[in-house]
Amino acid sequence: MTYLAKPRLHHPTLKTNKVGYTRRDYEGKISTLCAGCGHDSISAAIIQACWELDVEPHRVAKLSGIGCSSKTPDYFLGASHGFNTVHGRMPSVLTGANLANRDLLYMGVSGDGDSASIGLGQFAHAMRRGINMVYIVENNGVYGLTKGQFSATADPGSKSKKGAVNHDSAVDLVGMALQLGATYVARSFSGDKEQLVPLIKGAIGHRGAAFIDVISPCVAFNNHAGSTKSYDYVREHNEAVSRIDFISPAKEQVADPRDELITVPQADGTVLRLRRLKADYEPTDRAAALHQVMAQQAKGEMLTGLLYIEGEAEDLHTALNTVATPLNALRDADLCPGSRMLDKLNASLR
Ligand SMILES: Cc1ncc(C[n+]2csc(CCOP(=O)(O)OP(=O)(O)O)c2C)c(N)n1
Ligand code: SF4
Ligand SMILES: [Mg+2]
Repeated sequence: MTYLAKPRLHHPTLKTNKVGYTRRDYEGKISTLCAGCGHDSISAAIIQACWELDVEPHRVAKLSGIGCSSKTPDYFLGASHGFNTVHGRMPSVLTGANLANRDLLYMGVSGDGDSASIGLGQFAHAMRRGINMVYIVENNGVYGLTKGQFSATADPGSKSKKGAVNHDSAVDLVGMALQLGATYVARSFSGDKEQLVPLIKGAIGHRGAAFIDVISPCVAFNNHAGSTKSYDYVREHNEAVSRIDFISPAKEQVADPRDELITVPQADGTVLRLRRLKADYEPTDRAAALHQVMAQQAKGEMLTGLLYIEGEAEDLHTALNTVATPLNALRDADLCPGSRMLDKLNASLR
């Protein structure tokens, strides 16, 4: 029934948020993905996070590449700006858009094929440059759209639907993001909305490169025994290190006698409060996070939750000292330095 247009009308008593929108205003078109695909749950989590945070849809730019995952921006935030790039090229288009207009909230949605295979170089440079964005990879270990070939995130030893064994090492995007300097790194599961929604909210509030790897089972090609990205496998082999409790508007210090709470001040003045679930996990220590993620992976298990956060991080605009005004709002007088300044500049270069 995916050819049916979504009805515009909704119940008149639907709750509105602080900016006057109902949850329905954050939806997109009816999904054409397979019923049960993990990607649809991630779209629902993005809708919930944006509605609860009172994000104005027209202040969001959603960008993606090619794949079932990259189709999903059509299914959420229908009133936002959208750009569907060439396969694997979303990060560079997002970087350019962000440099031209820093006032929008940039949301990059990609797949494991899009970001870890053809787009691996683009992914790496977006992370190391610290672009202010929410970068979500909907990771199912296969190229779903082209009928289930192993992607670069497939674990060695995992089996395809037809029984072929993958012998290649897996690209771990969380490990790469940590090593390359991303300042907010998380892993989650499409089947755990309670964990995923706060992680997306935290990423939206973070100023810098925020990366979330969401294991998102492909029910058509990678949900069988022998897969390490199936619903059953992920449910049985994941351990959450933390839960985001809430994001408060003020930089308050909260002491917790049991040392279960970690408060991380953010650049925008809010405080992110994390509840520690794994006693020895320290989410503000990059090297320790990388070590624990890898150690857990070696046991065939995965850590989920907010794995690393650098509170008052800097983004590319700070590093480049760019003008705060979006380029399309600059006037001639701002853009033309005048002949005297030009002469001075030329003289300094001789
Ligand atoms: C330049 C280019 N090469 C190859 C393809 C074919 N292609 C389309 S989607 C895709 C892989 C998508 O996999 P992933 O990003 O994991 O998305 P999923 O469908 O699994 O969500 C490939 C190889 C393409 N569209 N463009
Ligand atoms: S082929 Fe896989 S990834 Fe694509 S829509 Fe179907 S279940 Fe989702
Ligand atoms: Mg995929």
